[in-house]
Amino acid sequence: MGNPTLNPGKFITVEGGEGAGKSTQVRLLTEALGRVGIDALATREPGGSPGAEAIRRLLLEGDAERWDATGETLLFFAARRDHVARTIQPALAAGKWVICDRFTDSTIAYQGYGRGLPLDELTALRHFAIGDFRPDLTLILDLPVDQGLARAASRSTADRFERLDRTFHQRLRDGFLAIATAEPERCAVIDGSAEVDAVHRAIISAVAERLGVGSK
Ligand code: T5A
Repeated sequence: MGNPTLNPGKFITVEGGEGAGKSTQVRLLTEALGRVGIDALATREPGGSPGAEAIRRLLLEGDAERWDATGETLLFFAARRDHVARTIQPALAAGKWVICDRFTDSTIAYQGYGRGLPLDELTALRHFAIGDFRPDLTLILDLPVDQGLARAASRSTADRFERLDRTFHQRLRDGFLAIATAEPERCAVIDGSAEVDAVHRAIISAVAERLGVGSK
């Protein structure tokens, strides 16, 4: 699979733990890009293509122990491969920007830092599934675990991952920050604990600074 930097469009991923506000911010960023004349597609993982949405249902429904860590990792990468090939790459090639709610960093954080799978094996699996395909920019929404879980709890019935214990969620937060530290050119850490509008403004600043676009 090709690298998005060779495509005319840009690929932005939004990452973070439970209740970080990713979906909200993906929507606001997509709308803001539209206002400056950029044709942007919002999508999500797991999901984003018919096959990947079918896999999403396998992953998110049922008991917390329905899959072991390796099994769920393989499902996430199967879904991701389909999503990249059928949705993301065609959109980028058509000149669109793609704004994706979660991507490979979620697998590194959840299945690696959270569930303890070896990071080097996850990196090898990433290469097997999607080659060198990477985001142009990753926005990591960071906030205290308790604040994120309270938001997630107020919104809906807990899914398999929200039912995992608090120490798991702390490892997630630490994992996302470690990813950002390891790849500062690709990743921008955004304070996700602020109000929706303030988080949006920080995201617009990061996109403008890293990718050179303004907003209206
Ligand atoms: N997963 C996923 C893995 O384990 N490995 C992987 O490789 C991948 C891709 C996906 C699950 O799968 C796991 C991670 C997840 O556990 P999901 O249903 O898609 O499950 O859940 P999430 O990705 O966590 O997305 P959500 O939509 O549930 O949460 P968001 O996007 O973080 O938050 P959002 O925007 O819906 O906001 C949550 C609530 O907070 C409010 C919103 O109004 C909403 O009620 N809110 C704020 N409140 C105050 N201040 C703000 N700034 C707020 N922003 C939002």
